[in-house]
Amino acid sequence: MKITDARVVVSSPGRNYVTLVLETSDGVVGVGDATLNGRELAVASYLRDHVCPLLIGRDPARIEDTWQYLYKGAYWRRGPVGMTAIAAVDVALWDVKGKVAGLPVYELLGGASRSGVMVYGHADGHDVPELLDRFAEYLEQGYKAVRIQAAVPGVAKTYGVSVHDGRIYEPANSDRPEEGSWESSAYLDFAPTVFEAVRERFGFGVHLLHDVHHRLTPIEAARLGRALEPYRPFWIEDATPAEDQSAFRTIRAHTTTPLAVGEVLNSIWDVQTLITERLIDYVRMSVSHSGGISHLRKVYALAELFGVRSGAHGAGDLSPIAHAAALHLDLAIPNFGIQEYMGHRDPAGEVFRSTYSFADGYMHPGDVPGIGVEFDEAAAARFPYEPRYLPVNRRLDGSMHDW
Ligand code: EZ4
Ligand code: CO
Repeated sequence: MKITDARVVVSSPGRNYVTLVLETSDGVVGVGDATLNGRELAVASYLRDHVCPLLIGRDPARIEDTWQYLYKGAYWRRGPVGMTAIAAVDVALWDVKGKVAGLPVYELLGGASRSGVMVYGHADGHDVPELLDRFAEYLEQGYKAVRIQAAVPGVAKTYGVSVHDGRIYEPANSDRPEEGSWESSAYLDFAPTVFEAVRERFGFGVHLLHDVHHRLTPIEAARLGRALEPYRPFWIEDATPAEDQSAFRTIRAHTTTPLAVGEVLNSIWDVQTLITERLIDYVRMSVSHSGGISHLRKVYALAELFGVRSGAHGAGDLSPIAHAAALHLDLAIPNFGIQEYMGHRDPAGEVFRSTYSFADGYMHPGDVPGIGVEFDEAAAARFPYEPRYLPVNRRLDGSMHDW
C-alpha cells in the first residue's frame, strides 16, 4: 500500500481548524489535526509546501519510520509549527493503520487499561456567584473534576472567563490581538477566595483544577500553591512560563499542591528535566502539538518511570480528531491522570463526525476502526478560514506580560 494523496483543509466551523487528509492506494483515508491556534496557516504551509510532497509513494504502515524521517529530516528540530505538522501525519497514519486492521487505535496501543477516561470541564464566571452557578451545571452533568476560573476584581479581561458559550476564551479579532490585562498581586489575594467559595458550597467530593496560564514568578507560584493547600486542588496548571524548567525547582520546594505544565511544549526534551527530577505531577502536552501519538506515548513512558501522570491539553482549539486521538492514548497508558475536555462549538459537529462519548464524568473513544472521527470535506468547504489572533496581555502599567 502507498500514500497516493496528502491534502490540507483549513476551515472554520465555529473556530479555525487545520486538517490533514491522507489517501492510500487501497482507498483507505486517514485524518490528522494540524491546528495551531492563531498560527493556523503557518502549519498549513509547513505541511503543503514541505511535508505532503514527501508523503506521496510512502508506505503508510511505516509510522515510526515516517516520524523519524520528518523529524530528523527537517534538520530544524522541534518547535510548535513543525511538531504540529508531524503530529497530523502521525495521527492520520494511526487512523489508516486502525482502519486496515479493523481495530480502534487504542487496541493497537496495547488495549484499554481502564474502562473510561476521567475528563474535566471548565467552569468560569465574571464573579464568584456566576462561577458557582456554572460549577453546579457541571456537577449535574456528572463531571468528577472541574476547572475553576473567575475574573480578578480590578483586572479587566482575565484569562479563562469565556466570551461565548464556555468553549472559547479569545474574542474574535482578525485585525490585531485583543489586549488583556493582568496584575499578579490582585490575583494572588483573590484566587484562594475562589477555591474557598467552591469548597464551602460543594464540599471536597469533586476535583478542582485551576489554570494560572504562565503568569507568576517562581516564588509567587510557590506562594499560590501553599495558599491553596487547604482546598486540595487536583493541580495548578502553568504556574510559571513553561519554557523555564528550572523554575519548578523553586515551586516544588515550597508546596505540596500538585503541579501541571506543558500545553505549549512540543517534545520530550522540553519536559526531560521536569520529569526526571520529579518537578511536576502531570504533563500537559497534547497529541496535536507534540508530534502525535508516536511521540507523546514516549513522553508518557518516560513519565511513568518517575511517577508523573498524563493530563493532556484538550481545549476547543484542538479539533475533534485531536480529542479522539487523545482519548485512545489516555485509555491505553498505565499512568493516565486526567484529560481536559472543553468540547466544540457548533457547527463543528457537521464537519467532524466523532464517535467518542461522555457518561458520568468519563469519556470513551468508541470502537470503530481507526481514530473514529469522520471528516466531511464538503461540509468543511462551507466554513472558510477566518483570520484570528490570540490575545496579548499587559500589566496595569502597560508593559507586556505572558498571556
Ligand atoms: O489558552 O488552548 O488549558 N487550557 C488553556 C487554553 C489555551 C488555548 C490557547 O489556544 O490554557 O485555553
Ligand atoms: Co492551560
